[in-house]
Amino acid sequence: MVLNEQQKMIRNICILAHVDHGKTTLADHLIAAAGGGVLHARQAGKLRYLDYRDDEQQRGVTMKSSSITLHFKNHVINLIDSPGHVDFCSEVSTAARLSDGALVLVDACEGVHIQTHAVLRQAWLERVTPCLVLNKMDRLILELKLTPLEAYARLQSIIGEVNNIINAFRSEKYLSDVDSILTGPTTPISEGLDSEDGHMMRVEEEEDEEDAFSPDRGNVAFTSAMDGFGFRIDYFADLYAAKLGANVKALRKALWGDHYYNPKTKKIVGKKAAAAGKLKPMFVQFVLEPLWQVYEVGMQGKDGAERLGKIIQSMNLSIPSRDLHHKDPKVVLQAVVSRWLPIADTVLSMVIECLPDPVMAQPERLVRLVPKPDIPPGTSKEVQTELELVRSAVEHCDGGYEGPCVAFVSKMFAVPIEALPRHGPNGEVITNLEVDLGVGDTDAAHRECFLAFARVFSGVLSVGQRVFVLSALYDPLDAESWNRNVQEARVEALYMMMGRGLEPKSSVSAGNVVAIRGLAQNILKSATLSTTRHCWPFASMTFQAAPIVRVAIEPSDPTDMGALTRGLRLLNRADPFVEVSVSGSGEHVIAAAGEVHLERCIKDLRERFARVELVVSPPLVAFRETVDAEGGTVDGVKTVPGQSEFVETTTPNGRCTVRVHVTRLPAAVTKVFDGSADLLKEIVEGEGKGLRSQVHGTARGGKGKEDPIELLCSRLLVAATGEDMVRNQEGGRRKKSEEDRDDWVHKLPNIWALGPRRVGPNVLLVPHAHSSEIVRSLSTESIDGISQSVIMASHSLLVKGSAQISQKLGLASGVDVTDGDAEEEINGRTPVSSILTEVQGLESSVVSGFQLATASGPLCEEPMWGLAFSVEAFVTLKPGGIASDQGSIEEAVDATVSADQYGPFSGQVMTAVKEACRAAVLARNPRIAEALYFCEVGAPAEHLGQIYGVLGKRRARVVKEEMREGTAMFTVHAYMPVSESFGFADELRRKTSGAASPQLVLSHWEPLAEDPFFVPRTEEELEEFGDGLSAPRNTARKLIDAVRRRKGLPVEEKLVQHGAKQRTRARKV
Ligand SMILES: Nc1nc2c(ncn2[C@@H]2O[C@H](COP(=O)(O)OP(=O)(O)OP(=O)(O)O)[C@@H](O)[C@H]2O)c(=O)[nH]1
Ligand SMILES: [Mg+2]
Repeated sequence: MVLNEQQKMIRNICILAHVDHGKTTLADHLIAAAGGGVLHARQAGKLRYLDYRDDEQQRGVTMKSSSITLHFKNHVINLIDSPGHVDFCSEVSTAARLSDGALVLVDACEGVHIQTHAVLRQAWLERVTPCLVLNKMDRLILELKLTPLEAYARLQSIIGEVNNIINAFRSEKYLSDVDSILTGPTTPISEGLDSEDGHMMRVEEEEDEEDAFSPDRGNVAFTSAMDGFGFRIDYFADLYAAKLGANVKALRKALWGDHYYNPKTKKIVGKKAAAAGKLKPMFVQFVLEPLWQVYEVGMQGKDGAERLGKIIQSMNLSIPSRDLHHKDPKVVLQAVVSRWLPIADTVLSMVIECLPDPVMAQPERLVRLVPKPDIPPGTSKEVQTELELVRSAVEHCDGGYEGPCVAFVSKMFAVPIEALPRHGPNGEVITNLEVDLGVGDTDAAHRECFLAFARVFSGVLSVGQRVFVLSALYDPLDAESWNRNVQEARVEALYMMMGRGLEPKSSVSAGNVVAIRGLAQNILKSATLSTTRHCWPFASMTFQAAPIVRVAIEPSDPTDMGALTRGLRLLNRADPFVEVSVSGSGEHVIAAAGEVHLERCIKDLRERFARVELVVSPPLVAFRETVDAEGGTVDGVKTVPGQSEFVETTTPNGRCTVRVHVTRLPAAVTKVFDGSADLLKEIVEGEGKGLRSQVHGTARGGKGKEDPIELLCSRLLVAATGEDMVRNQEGGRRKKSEEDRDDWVHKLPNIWALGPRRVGPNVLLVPHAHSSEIVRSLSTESIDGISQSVIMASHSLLVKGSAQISQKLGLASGVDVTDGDAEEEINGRTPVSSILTEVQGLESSVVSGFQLATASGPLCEEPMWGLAFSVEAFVTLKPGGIASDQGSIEEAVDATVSADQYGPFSGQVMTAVKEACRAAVLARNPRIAEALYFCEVGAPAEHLGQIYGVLGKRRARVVKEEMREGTAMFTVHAYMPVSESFGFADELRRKTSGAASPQLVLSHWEPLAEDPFFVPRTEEELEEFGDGLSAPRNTARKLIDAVRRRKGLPVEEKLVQHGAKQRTRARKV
């Protein structure tokens, strides 16, 4: 193993927090102190150096993650500042992937917010070690005017809350960010028990692991990035150790928690002993009170000048007289506190002491970043050794030249060509940069250059080196994969990032963050780089949300179309999250995370990538189609005694009859499918990749289940059984729900496919019927006399399918429901296995039909959601049956597979299945489902009225309103339909004169209870709504009509077709 002393002096860290909690302001101080002079101390905290885009400066919101290299006490610190706005959460993922440690900031005044949950989760998933920074301490003093004791309680409660969030991850309690917020702020460290020596002992909660963050262990800092001060307990422990003659270690422990100093006995005592003397916790007495005092004196201006002078003297500070005699007391105060407790020293020391270097971090992170797949038996020893070698090099952060070089690119970003340095690593002048830039590096007009934001995990990356670019799908054990998933590229240049500035380097060794030029043509968004082909690719990036806001874009001048398509291609590369696509009707569509993100994309497109005037459509909101959970049937539905109702269609050639039965999945099951799309995709596509041994960040420290699939299955089972218990409590329907539950536990092992696109929240179940049942069921349905239908039925074969998904999930019981009748006999004659084979061939048609139907429902061609289909496709061997034409089996076979005047038979079956599925939905009380945002608004009490007004107008449902402890601020939590959310932030800001600011996070899908085809019928209804014709359309119907109109679909006819028969249902709603 190579000695990697150099690597041990590196820290790769990111700053994570909720929006506006002060990340970029803190970064300023760190840059001023350790950035080699790029930022003057005077500007620190005001410039927001890393927000170098002009829209970032104007809005005061960071929109991208950017990196800067700092030097502090012989250490190299690569610092990545990330955005806190939820629209840019993908930038948090790209930052976390390249970091080993994180500074998690929390505004001490605002406390934990929704993005705090989200970034903690991201850090957890990526196995990044966090430190906590409680920022904006000044607000506690000057704005909230808390006493030191109140402030202490507040800080304690925030730390407790953050620890509880981490504990929830540890114990693998599955809670979405929204769920955990709604369960309420968790109480801090619980009531204590007094132990014998009078000290407090913390009551251990279920876990015996220690809290993630604890001031006495040094991984919590208290700061004000605005005023430039920051401290950890260590500083005060050292200070008082000298003064009180106490042991530093003991003091460090005593300065946080319920420890009190008894001045008479000069002893540290516990709560009980302290109660008599009315003592204050030591943190209050020795840390907060002096700080409060400095603020108090400082803010008095001239009146306090004398006392301030004394303080300055006693602390031995040298303050430039220009600052000391400044008119503004705040400037004087900042000069004092920032010299007394310099924030950069505090935070950077914490980084070096508490956050791991790459050598320590990589073995821990490797498990998550490069899952260890099962090696199939028969793999050559050489290959295995080579793979192990590479893995071990990454694990040990081996920085030698001899070893393999492996790096990961977490995003591509564009810089203007002018920003590229015109000199090489050794200061040599580059004259022909434009020529040097490869075609792939830049856009056609040579304005923007694409760089890869990367981290080297092993070896040394050098300019001129050739590397393999591996996509996430690459499988080094599969020769074919080599051609599909690997490209070769040359490293053209390497740069250290200094915010906007770039510093050329000739080589970069393991453990460093770097920008690489030369890969633009090979990488779209992220990739693994390696100098050997025997390397597993890194796991692909996980994002917290999917792009939800879509708009169609076209150039104002149609002749600019070429520029627009080129521009879109560049945008797609330059933004890790945006999705660029062409809709069915040929429009160019951009999907973004939210309004702010969308705005930035369009600005970039207009000003940088396409440089043409654009016309942007109103947002295209996505909907889902489903059925009413309570079932109920309308027209077009047939029933057979003892069986569930179904819809039936027949192929044009009459040879295949399709029966479809549809029900709603239990909501909890749908939620699991919705929330596990990534994992499901891996499972559905995963062939021989040994998923079972992969760990998806769900377990840590060897505790709990390590198998993500098992975890998913158990969540599915809980979801299938759990929900009914809730329904039970609603009363009245106990029996039905028990049946449902059995039903679902029974059905989970029978999942044939998921849709749409093979992973969606709709399931196709393996049909239940055996052929004997078919004969029975069809004969009871006979119209023209039994004999005829029996003949028909007796030559029908069921397309059976298999429980593929359940098997992959390990849910199938092993006994396939359709097993046992593979050697089907037709009408008592010899088994005709060749026909069976052909009928089996139709299985893919059934699945495809299901996929098509679920991709586009009957209401407005939006994807279906939360439905379970059972599709029975019966194939008649030949019209009229072979009973009358014995022995012509070949002919029969022919009939099942060949094309006729209606096209290939498989295509006919697919279409029939699709149509039947759509008809089944339409026949079972269809409902439209909309996406809901979870919305958090904070505002002073006097604006609550306006907030409720705006929320009400936008169909928002308020779930919680609470006053923030110790403030006059209220937090309102609500769910708001995405379709109503546009312009919400602006309107709110306008109505409350900027006092209220919302955060919107995509939460879940929810069906509207309204029947879109409602028509008044009873007397009361007629009275209320008038006759059906003039009745106002309900919201569900309006949404559907709007989508249909947008898609150019006819708008009227569905109402007329089904309206009348829906009446009885409508009244229940
Ligand atoms: N009072 C006070 N204000 C602060 C402090 N730190 C930052 N601010 C202010 O908070 C606002 C937001 O600061 P930023 O540094 O831009 O916050 P951010 O976390 O980078 O925000 P995003 O990147 O958009 O998520 C600015 O107006 C800062 O001046 C602090 O310690 N005290
Ligand atoms: Mg910022």
